[in-house]
Amino acid sequence: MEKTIIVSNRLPVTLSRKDNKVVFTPSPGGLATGLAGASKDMNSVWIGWAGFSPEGFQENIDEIRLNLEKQRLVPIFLNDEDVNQFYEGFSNTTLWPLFHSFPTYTSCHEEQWEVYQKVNEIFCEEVLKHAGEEDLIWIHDYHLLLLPGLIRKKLPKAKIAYFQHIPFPSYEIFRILPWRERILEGVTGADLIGFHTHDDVKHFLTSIQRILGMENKMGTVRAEERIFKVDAFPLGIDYYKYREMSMLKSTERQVGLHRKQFQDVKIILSIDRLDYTKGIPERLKGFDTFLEKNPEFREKVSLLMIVVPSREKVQLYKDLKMEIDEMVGNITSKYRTVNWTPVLYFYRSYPLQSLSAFYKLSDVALITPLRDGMNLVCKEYVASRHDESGVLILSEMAGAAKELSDALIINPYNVEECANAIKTALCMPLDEQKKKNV
Ligand code: GDG
Repeated sequence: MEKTIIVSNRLPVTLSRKDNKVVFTPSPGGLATGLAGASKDMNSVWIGWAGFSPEGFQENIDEIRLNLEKQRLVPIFLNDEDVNQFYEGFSNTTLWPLFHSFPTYTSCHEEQWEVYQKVNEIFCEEVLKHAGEEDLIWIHDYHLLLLPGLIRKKLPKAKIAYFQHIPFPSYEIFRILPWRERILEGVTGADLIGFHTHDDVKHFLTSIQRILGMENKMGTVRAEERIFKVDAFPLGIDYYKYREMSMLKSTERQVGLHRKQFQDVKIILSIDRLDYTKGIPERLKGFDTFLEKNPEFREKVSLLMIVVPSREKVQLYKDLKMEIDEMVGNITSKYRTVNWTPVLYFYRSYPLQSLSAFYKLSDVALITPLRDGMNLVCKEYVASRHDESGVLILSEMAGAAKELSDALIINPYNVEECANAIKTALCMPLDEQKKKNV
C-alpha cells in the first residue's frame, strides 16, 4: 500500500538531555503546527533530525528509535559539528535571511555549503531505506532544497513533492547565492513544488527561467523527460481544534483568572518565535508611538508580548534579544505606573492551552512581520474568537495578509501607521469587529 513519507529538518518532537535522561518535547514553530493533521494518517512516516547529538548517549539510541517508531517517526542523528555548519550555518545564516529578503544579513561560506550537501545526502540515504517508487515523498522547507534531486537520481519514477514554508525571494535577490544553479537543480527534482503565495511562485518561476533556462506554461514546466508543476498552496490551521480549545471550561477558567488580574485594561497580543523577520522592535516602536500620541490610553491598555526562544546560538538572534529587552525596559520606565505595566513581556514558550487562553483574552492581535511565508498565529487568533469579537492588525508582508484581507493591514516599517491602527482597533465598535471576523 502506498505510504506518505514526510521529510523535514526537524521531527515534530525534539529530543534533549535533562539530568542524564532523554526528554521528548514538541518542536516549536509553524511547520510542526501545519503538518500536525497530515501526520495523523496511519499510513505515513515522518523522517527528520531529532534535535539531539547521540555523542555520549549511544546506548540509548535503540530505545529512542523504538520509542519514536511507535509514533511513526524516524530520527536522523547529526553530530554537533554538522549541526553547526548545516543548521546554524548554511540554513539559518545563508538561506533564511536571503529568502526573507535580508541580503545584508546573508553570509556565504563554502565549508557550510559542503556540509549542507552532506546532510542532504544523509537525509537521502534515510529516505531510501523507507521509500519505494509507489510512495509519495513529501519534503518540507529550505533545509532540504537538494533532496528532491538526490532522491530523483536514485528513484527516477518516485512521486516527490516539495513545499516551502518561507518566502521565495525575487530573482534579483536569489541570484546573489553562489550556489544558485545547484539549489534550483535540487528543488526541480520534485514533481510538485509548492509555496504559500502566488508571489513566491512567480519569483521561483522567474529564477528557474533566468538561471536554468526553464520556461513554464501556467506553472507547468517541461524538463528533459519530465514535467513538474509549481503552484501556491496557502497553508491553513486545524480551525476546529483552536475553536474548540478556546471554548473548553478549563480555558475559560484561565481567561477568567487573567481577566481578574487585568481588570478593565484592554490587551493587545503578539506571539512569535524570536526572529528579526517578525518585526518585534518595529511593533514596540509602534506601541510606544501610540502611547506617546494618545496619553488617554495609558493605564487602559497593555501589550502582552510572547517571544518564544529560537536559534539562540546565532549572534544576530542574541543581539535581537538584547535590543528587545532594552526597548521593553525603556517603554516600561517611560510610562509604567504603580497600577499598570505597558508591556507584559514573556521570553518563553507556553502550552497550547495557555496560548488559547491568551487568544481568547485579547482584544487585539498585533502581528507585524517584516517578511513571513504565511504566519499561522494570526489565523489561530481569528479561529479562537468564537464570539467573532477582536481585531487583527496584520502586516502586509505576511503571506496570510492575502487571505485575511478584512484585518487592519499595515506596513510594519511605517511606525505611524502601526500606532494609528492600534487606536482604530481599540475604538472599533463590536458589530464592526464581528463583521470583519465572520
Ligand atoms: C514557518 C514560517 C509559516 C508559538 N509559540 C508557541 C507556540 N507557537 C506556535 C504558534 C504557531 C507556530 O508556533 C508559529 O507559526 P508561524 O507561522 O507564526 O511562524 P514560524 O514558526 O516562523 O513558521 C511561517 C509556517 O512556517 C508554516 O508554514 O506560516 O511563515 O516562517 O502555530 O501557535 N506553540 C506552543 N507554545 C508556544 O509558546 N505550543
